[in-house]
Amino acid sequence: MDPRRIQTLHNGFPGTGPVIYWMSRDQRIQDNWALLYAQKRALEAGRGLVILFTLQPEFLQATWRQYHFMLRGLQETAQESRRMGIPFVLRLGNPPKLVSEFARDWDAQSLVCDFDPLRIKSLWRQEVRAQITFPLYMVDAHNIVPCWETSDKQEYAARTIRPKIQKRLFDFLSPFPQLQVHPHPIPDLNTEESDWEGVKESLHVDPGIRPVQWLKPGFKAAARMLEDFLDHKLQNYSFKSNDPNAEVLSNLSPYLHFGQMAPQRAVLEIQARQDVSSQAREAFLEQIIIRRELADNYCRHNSAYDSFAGLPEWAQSTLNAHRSDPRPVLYSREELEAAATHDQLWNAAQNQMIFEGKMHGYMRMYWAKKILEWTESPEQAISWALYLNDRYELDGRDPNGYVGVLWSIGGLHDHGFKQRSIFGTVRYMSYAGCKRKFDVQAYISRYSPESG
Ligand code: FAD
Ligand code: FO1
Repeated sequence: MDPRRIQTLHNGFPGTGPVIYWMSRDQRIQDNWALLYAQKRALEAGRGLVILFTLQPEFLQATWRQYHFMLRGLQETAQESRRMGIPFVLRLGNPPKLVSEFARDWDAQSLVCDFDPLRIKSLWRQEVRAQITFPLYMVDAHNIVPCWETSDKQEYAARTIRPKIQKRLFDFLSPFPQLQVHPHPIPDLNTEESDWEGVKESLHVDPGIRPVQWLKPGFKAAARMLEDFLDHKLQNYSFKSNDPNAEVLSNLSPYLHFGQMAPQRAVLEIQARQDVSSQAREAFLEQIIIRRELADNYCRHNSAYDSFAGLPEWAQSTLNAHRSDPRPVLYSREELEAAATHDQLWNAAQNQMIFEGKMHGYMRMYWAKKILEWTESPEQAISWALYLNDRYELDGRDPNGYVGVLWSIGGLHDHGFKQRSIFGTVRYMSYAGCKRKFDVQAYISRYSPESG
């Protein structure tokens, strides 16, 4: 296993107990570099291995829709973990406190966590480091090229990070080693099934945002979704992915967000599909490798990743110069949430997000750009777009989402266009532009309020 994938966050003295993998972003057993590293350490020390998931009752305003998807996936992961002889422990409460207590109680040999650039996770890691005496290691199990290996600064755009990723890709795009059935049990660690139904009662989530029915959570469903994409959609991806009426997207984002599938697995499977045109494969790889890993780079290097201050200088000044341009109409957050605007296309996109928990990627750009046009300021637009995105999207609260909103509203990772009101030189998208690209009427009727 490539040592460049691991960062030592805390030295210290190994305890006499098991190695603990504090699972968070990468909620899967197979294809998980953090778990593979934890097992390597446990085998070398002849110790037990245990997975701990710390469930926070409230997480960045997530609703029951996202928690339901995550918990169903974790239930399947816990079963797979036990099948591999690795106890899976679920604890509810304050994650850094829970993991420090658990690791102390078991006198951990060491603690392994998975990399996540979101500030909440950096805070968790800092709090844990301050409370433990044994080593803490962080493994990038999400990016193919470890985020810190790709670049040590915020990259300007896809075109600047692409060569840096491509140069290192084949160093890191290796097949996954097999996880072994763990040979060292942990006596008197009670490993009875977690109370999955019980935890729902103790969550502080909005139960009104209901789980979606069309997408089954878990790593097995993720594998089937990938298979279906490779067999039936990838071939048309390069020329149909911008048509929200065409069913060619992979639908992997909720699985990738919750770590129920490794992006590296998807890429390895695609590389093996030489029957599919390289044009189709390249278009998809650009998204799932370059765009996704660019988002992690941005969130890791820009502490203002979810606000106006995170935007590039040129964008801040152009939006500032047009701050007082008159808006054609102003909507409240409630009117936007209720898809109650004058624009049927925008309303349809909002309804798709509400009904299905996943707005089509092309419509997300149009959807967010209109929020800039119909609100009082870029700051309000960013805040409301993120609020709605993270409330309804299954893949919300993700580096891709912060980048998606800031790309749309503030030209992050984009370049300037012809000057116009409100947007300045930030790229504009219009209803007419959509009409030229796809059948807007079909999309509108598919997501009219009655169809919900
Ligand atoms: P596919 O087109 O099949 O892409 C496959 C994978 O490539 C995606 O799962 C994702 O990991 C990656 N990818 C695709 N497009 C992008 C992109 N533009 N930036 C980064 N990675 C990308 N993505 C999220 O995961 N969570 C979000 O909350 C989110 N919010 C967005 C908000 C806005 C305003 C915009 C413009 C984009 C947002 N995106 C978000 C990015 C993108 O729209 C989704 O990742 C994609 O639509 C997910 O569907 P899919 O997996 O079927 O896409
Ligand atoms: N990660 C955790 O370690 N514990 C949680 O309780 C938790 C809840 C949660 C709810 C919604 C959501 O979208 C993500 C959640 N995550 C949680 C984090 C998630 O696993 C991902 O690591 C990040 O959101 C992606 O960067």
